[in-house]
Amino acid sequence: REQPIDSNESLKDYMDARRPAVEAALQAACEDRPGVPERLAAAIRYAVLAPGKRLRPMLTIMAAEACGGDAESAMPSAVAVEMIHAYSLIHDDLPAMDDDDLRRGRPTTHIEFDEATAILAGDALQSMAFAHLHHSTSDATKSAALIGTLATAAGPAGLVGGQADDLDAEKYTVEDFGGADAALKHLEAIHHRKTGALFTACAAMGAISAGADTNAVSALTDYAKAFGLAFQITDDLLDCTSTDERLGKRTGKDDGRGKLTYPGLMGLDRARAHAESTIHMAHESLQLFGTAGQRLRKLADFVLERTN
Ligand code: GRG
Repeated sequence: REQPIDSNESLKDYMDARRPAVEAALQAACEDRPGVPERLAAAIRYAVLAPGKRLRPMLTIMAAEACGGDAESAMPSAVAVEMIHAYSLIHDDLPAMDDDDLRRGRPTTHIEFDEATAILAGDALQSMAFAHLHHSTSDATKSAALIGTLATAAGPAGLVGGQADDLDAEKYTVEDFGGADAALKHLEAIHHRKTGALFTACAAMGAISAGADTNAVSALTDYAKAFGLAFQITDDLLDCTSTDERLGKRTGKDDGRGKLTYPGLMGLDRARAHAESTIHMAHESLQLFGTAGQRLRKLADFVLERTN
């Protein structure tokens, strides 16, 4: 059930075409509801409707489309995953975690509002994601599969566990892990959960919402696992190589040698090569989809090209 895809279509054209529906669905999902305190509702909207790349919703929709489904039926999953992502960013920015003042070019939620409101907005978004899936998916079997997939990805063996180990890792040096190879293994395990679990859920949920068979779900899961890992490696690389265009100079740190990051453990060049080979693996996982996998291939390539 391949959909005709214009081979000249750029990823940007595709994302620009899908973005209004994603933004409208996010907006509708964050509209005022009876019983929701106004300040809490404002903090939720502030965090969710901030100008993010919407990579997770796009991946969810692309996975559905690669399986012959459509954006509309994948939208509840796309919205739910972005809600979980927004909650994780709010909580990650808190003083008890990364203690950041800026996110998506604006003050973080706890700076714009206050810490308690930010914690509660994150808590609320977690519940909202699952309630949204429940209320917007009429097929009970699909709804249960979507909710279970997202709950597992967001939970203690997924996003939360990865974050816990990441925070913990700051206490250790490479020697504590028994050398660079063991440290790399640990780092990869952190990223598969902290970043990869949600991307994997996007791909699986997109496929499930399209009614895909287990082969397709499993191929897309492999794709997203590789995608998430490469995304994290390039995140580490951007930290090292980011430039301040206004000043025209590099503002990123050095390669952070010895630190528990890919460039820190492998050096910049090997980390870059590792990102490239990981994206190659993502491409390999898409063989099953033929031309229907073209957009997902372009999304994978974007990870290597991204500048933010
Ligand atoms: C608090 C449970 C909990 C988890 C936090 C999101 C997260 C886990 C940590 C953020 C730290 C970080 C920079 C992780 C790297 C990958 C990542 C999630 C980047 C942010 O995602 P983007 O680039 O953000 O898709 P936008 O704003 O575009 O949506």
